[in-house]
Amino acid sequence: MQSRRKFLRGAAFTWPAFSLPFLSSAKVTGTKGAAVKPIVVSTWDSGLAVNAEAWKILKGPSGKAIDAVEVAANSIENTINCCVGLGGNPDRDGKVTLDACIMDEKANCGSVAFLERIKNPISVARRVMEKTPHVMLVGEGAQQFAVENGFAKESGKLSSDAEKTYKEWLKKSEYKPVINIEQQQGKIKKKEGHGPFAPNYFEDGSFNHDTMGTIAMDLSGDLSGACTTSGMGFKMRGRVGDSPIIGAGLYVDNEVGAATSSGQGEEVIRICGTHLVVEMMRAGKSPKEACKIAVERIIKINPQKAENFQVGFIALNKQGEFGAYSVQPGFSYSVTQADDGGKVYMAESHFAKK
Ligand code: SD4
Repeated sequence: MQSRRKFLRGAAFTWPAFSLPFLSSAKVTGTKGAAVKPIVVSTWDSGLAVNAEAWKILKGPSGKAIDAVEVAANSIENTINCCVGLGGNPDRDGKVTLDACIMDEKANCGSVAFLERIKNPISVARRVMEKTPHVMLVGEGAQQFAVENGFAKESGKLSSDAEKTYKEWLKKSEYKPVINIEQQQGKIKKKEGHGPFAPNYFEDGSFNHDTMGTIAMDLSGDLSGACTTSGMGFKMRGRVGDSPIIGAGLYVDNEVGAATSSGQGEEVIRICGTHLVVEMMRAGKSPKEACKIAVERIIKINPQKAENFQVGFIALNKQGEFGAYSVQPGFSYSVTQADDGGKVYMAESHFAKK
């Protein structure tokens, strides 16, 4: 299965490089001092399409960031792609399990994890936020809550793309839980294929992730964020990544800024990634500097292991400045601030291209 960003990038690169209006250097970290509200920033170049949905809400005089990030996430959940929504790649048992979280300007937050057969996990997360005293529901309980709240229970059938990819994966992968998966994973080299756990790379060499994280500021200056994913393809059953975890895959502080992440979730959880990014912005760092500090903290834990995984952060501060940083090159992000279709930026990264 082709990842969304690969598909989009393929399309973009049929243009001559000099005529690419939307792929510019990430040296731009925001338009300081300019009128920047509203603004929406999403992970990957596929973020442009979701930003367009968010923009429909944000451009209205009373459009709220929380509504914008929810419809943005819904729009990608409703498409067939490798890494978000029910059309995504399954776990090792052949089941798609979804993770999502959402956070608003008042630090209200809601989250679902290990959710099966529900099409729009981000909206279930929002219901958890608004209708329950809790932040997080998982598995069967999350599904039960979704159904009680009017969400349809879908068939559980894999998309044809996912089925094909899963069958391919089964050919090489024995099913066997492995002790110290983390250590093993660090040793897998790109060309060596993968063991019986979520591979860092797909067969075509692309990274095994494409989570959609979206952060936005509306006209009134309020910040919100959403993060939605089917997680790492072929993960162990029950595995939950960073994406539904407040402070790991997403964090919003309306006084300071917002951040979200994509990539190998275990590494993000380990450092409470997006919370760290927001705290660094609180301490005066620019969004890009804050993302860089978080990436470097991850790398410092195990520099050798870091050579073989990707993590990328995007951040937006209260002034409307944005930025990003990643472990590996190739992490793009999309920014929409006007009715112009938005722009894709390439994040600077710790490692250079191999
Ligand atoms: C996870 N951060 O589950 C996610 C991976 C990802 O598309 O980016 N998935 O760890």
